[in-house]
Amino acid sequence: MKSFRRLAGAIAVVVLSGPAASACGTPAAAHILELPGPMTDAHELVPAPRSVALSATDSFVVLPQTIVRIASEADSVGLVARHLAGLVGRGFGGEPLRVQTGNGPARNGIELRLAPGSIAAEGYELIIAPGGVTISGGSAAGLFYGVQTLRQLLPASLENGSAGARMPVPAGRIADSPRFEWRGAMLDVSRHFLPASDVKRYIDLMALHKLNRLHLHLSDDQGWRIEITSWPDLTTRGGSTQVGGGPGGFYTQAEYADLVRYSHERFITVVPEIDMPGHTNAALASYAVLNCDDVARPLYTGTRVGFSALCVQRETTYKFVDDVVREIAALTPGPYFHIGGDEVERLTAAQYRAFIERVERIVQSHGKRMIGWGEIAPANISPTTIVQHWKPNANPRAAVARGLKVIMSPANRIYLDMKYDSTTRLGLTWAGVREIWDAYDWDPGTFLTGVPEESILGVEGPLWSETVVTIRDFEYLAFPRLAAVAEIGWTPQAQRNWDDFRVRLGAQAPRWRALGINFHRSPRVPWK
Ligand code: TNX
Repeated sequence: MKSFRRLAGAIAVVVLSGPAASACGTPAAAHILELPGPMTDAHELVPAPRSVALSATDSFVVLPQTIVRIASEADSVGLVARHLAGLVGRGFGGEPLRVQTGNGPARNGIELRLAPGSIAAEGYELIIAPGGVTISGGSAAGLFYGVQTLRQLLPASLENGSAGARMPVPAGRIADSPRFEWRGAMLDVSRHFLPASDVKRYIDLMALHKLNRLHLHLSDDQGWRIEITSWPDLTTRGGSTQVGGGPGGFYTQAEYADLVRYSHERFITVVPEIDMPGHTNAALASYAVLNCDDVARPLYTGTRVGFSALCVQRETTYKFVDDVVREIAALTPGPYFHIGGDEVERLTAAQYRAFIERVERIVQSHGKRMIGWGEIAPANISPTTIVQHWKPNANPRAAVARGLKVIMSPANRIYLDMKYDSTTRLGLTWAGVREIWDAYDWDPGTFLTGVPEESILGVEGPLWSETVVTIRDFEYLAFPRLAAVAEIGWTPQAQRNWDDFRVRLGAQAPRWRALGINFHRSPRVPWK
């Protein structure tokens, strides 16, 4: 259990108003918020912030007439202000709070201000005093994360519009910034298709936990899920089914662009994946020309892996890859393109490597940074390419020695599609059964020998969908484990431990229930 250590008495906090103070200069105007003592570092936040001091006795009260104050709409600050205003307004069951543009802190209001330079890029400082709240961010993203922390300090009833007429939030000061730049979640929308509205719900739940990368696994043997105008049969045929033979589905380019926009408004970068050269049966079923024997494959609705491969010795295949990457890259403002590259059993090692190296050049020619699953590591790829580690017995240390960066998704820890225990109805077991403590209790920085913290971009929790059909199913496997992924990605290792996490996790239950999340009630977690 976390110690309820009492912190030194009253803290006087100087909030700089106006433009960010220069590194050595004196602020033009200072507005002093007296934080009354005593304070405690105990809290119920997930992920845990770097430093917390909260008052047990004093609070700020958010009312429907509370004003959100910003200096200007520029640099996405207006976006964050409206997000906060909408969130709180909905909590009251009504209109968004009023957003006001002007200088200086708002009396009895919530001020959002940029403080680049003095605060880390994704970091923030949240000061809550009885007379007002100030969130300072190193960037708009930092402000957004400060807003999510404020949200978790507000009553859970905010989440379903039942907050009544006032929402108290404890006074205090929180200073925070993430450990890793990559805090991801992956959705396999290929094995079972997930409509865009469900993906948006998942995005919202990611945002609550300060996750910032949404990896969409858009193609596999069982389904092609994004419209490619130059190869239309990919979706009309390749998107027409799914595991078990259901109707499948796909995103039009407009729907995909809308998901990208929706994510962007929550400071989440979409990472599209088109899995190749294997996991391509849906494409091979759509176009005969992609097969070396010119025979289109039947659609596939089972769950085997490894049996499909593009015809890598044919030029048409590279025209196909170029068209697909070009169209998706044009819809994707984020810098990444994931090419899969996993579980290929139908090619020689030399064929596989040559394919990966050629595709890397295609991805780069469309201005994107390539990502691939661990299998790509032995290919002669550039140091800007990223390896996503997943296989329990693999180790990308040789690629790391060549300068490549790694995303950590070890299957035996954070594959969200593993069963929790032998009684879990959904999920697979090939990497073991994995309860929330297995998902939480490991350190990406020391997990693989020869892969030090500096070479790790961050963590990502993949949710493969062989066994999950509806968003309720996806939620059941993701929660609570996605919260563990979020804390591993955000909170410094020295501040993480299971005994403390389980209590804070248990405290999320009222909020998760208000949000209607179908979460697994893991034993050993004291759910409130
Ligand atoms: C392995 S992880 C796969 C997927 C499966 C998953 C099921 C990876 C890169 N490949 O094709 O869906 O296991 O857990």
